Amino acid sequence: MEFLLDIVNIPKDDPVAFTFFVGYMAMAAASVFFIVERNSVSDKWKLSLLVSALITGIAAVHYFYMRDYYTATGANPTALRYIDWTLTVPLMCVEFYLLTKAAGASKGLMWKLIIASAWMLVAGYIGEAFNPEGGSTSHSVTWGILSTFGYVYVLYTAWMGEVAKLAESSGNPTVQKGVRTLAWFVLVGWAIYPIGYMCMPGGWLNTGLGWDSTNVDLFYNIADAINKIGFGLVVYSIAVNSDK
Ligand SMILES: *C/C=C(C)/C=C/C=C(C)/C=C/C1=C(C)CCCC1(C)C
Repeated sequence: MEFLLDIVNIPKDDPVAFTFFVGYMAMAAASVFFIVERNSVSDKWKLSLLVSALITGIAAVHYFYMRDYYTATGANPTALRYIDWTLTVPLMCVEFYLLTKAAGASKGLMWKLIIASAWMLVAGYIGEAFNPEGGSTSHSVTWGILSTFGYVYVLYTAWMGEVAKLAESSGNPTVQKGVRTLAWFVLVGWAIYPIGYMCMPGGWLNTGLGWDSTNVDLFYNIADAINKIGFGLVVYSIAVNSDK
């Protein structure tokens, strides 16, 4: 009973719990939207919309469990978080591939993006999950920097590398504009994650500004809503506008 009351009370006095609840519902709603709207776009976009729905759908299931884990323990659901990302971030790489496929994107490009993002996540997981008791700045910074190499690779590919060049050569202004918008998501939206990471015990924002580790989830939840739902909506708008 006490546990139930905790859940009922938490959203008004715990902003982190609030973002877990809203995040869960928003991801679920977005999935329904992408699945239903899949019927109103032309065939060549249906797979892209399905991938959008999978990204938010996989996240919704993980938010369901992370929310409970957090409300029950007050701790960061690190393992669930990284399982979610390990499935959803590669799917975002698949979106880049699908959008530029008509312009000649190869499977090789897709795999390079997937491997770079997997590197980013494995290093980030080691940084968080194996952070020594009480927090270690050298541990968090070392793995954070190693992770950033993977991030920068994806960022470079989206802005100046193969993805950017293929979008340019597609000759389709809707795809060009859409891929550029997704590149902005990678530059600005994805950059929110390292901010959350640095709030863990020993992290730069933790030791420097005293931001405690509940902020890790606050930043991750906000970033996930922006990036997963936002990415999907950009893909949706490319599909709708290039059909016109
Ligand atoms: C849906 C989930 C997404 C888009 C997750 C993206 C995650 C990142 C861009 C994480 C990046 C990190 C760094 C660049 C350094 C510190 C460790 C990470 C894993 C938080």
